[in-house]
Amino acid sequence: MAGKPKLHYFNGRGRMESIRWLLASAGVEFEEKFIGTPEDLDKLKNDGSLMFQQVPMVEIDGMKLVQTRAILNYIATKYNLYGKDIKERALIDMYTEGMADLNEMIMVLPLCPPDQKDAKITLIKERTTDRYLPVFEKVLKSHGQDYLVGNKLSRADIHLVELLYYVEELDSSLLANFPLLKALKTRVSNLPTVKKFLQPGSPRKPPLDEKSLEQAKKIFRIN
Ligand SMILES: N[C@@H](CCC(=O)N[C@@H](CS)C(=O)NCC(=O)O)C(=O)O
Repeated sequence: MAGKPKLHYFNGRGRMESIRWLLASAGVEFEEKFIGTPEDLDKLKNDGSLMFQQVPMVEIDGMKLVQTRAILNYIATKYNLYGKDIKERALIDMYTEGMADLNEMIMVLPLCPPDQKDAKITLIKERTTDRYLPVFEKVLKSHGQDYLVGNKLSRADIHLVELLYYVEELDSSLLANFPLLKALKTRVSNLPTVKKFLQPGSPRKPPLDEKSLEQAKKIFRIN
């Protein structure tokens, strides 16, 4: 039997968190090897483990996978969270890419210069309520089903619920006008695998605090 997937990243959300969410939701246990210093990262770079000298990197099924989207695609395919045919997959891809765009805006917010931060938060809130969430609310309303695609849980639901938690962290009123999204969040959060991941002590990572931000900047040599 293959061992547990091994995740290589720093001990924070960043680009690995969606991978953690997807594996956990699929009921897959994983190990984490945290990169704690720039030297830890250099070691992985120098031993040839990182195709583009970047993490996330996931050891799974005898491979060392890099590139977040490629990793997510592999996991979603392997655990049957990627639709039943190419049309469903196209829908899932479109939804997922939209979610990734908003997720990226939120993820890089801590790196924003202080004098630009308020404007950036205003923009993220606008995009959340005017561009992204209405799309997914409309999808759920249009077919009246429990999940976004094919009346079955897919990666799109998992990525969306992860995103809804971040949106709520930013401003809990942002979901007020999206009753179907709130219901989806509750439904997915109550799935046994997700419920477990949401409990304290799981591999889910908290929002980035000042100390972790400084550590991440040091590891990834961000000025
Ligand atoms: N397109 C890549 C980007 C990966 C990336 O930017 N990784 C950063 C950490 S979040 C990194 O490894 N930086 C170190 C470097 O580029 O030397 C992905 O999605 O995986």
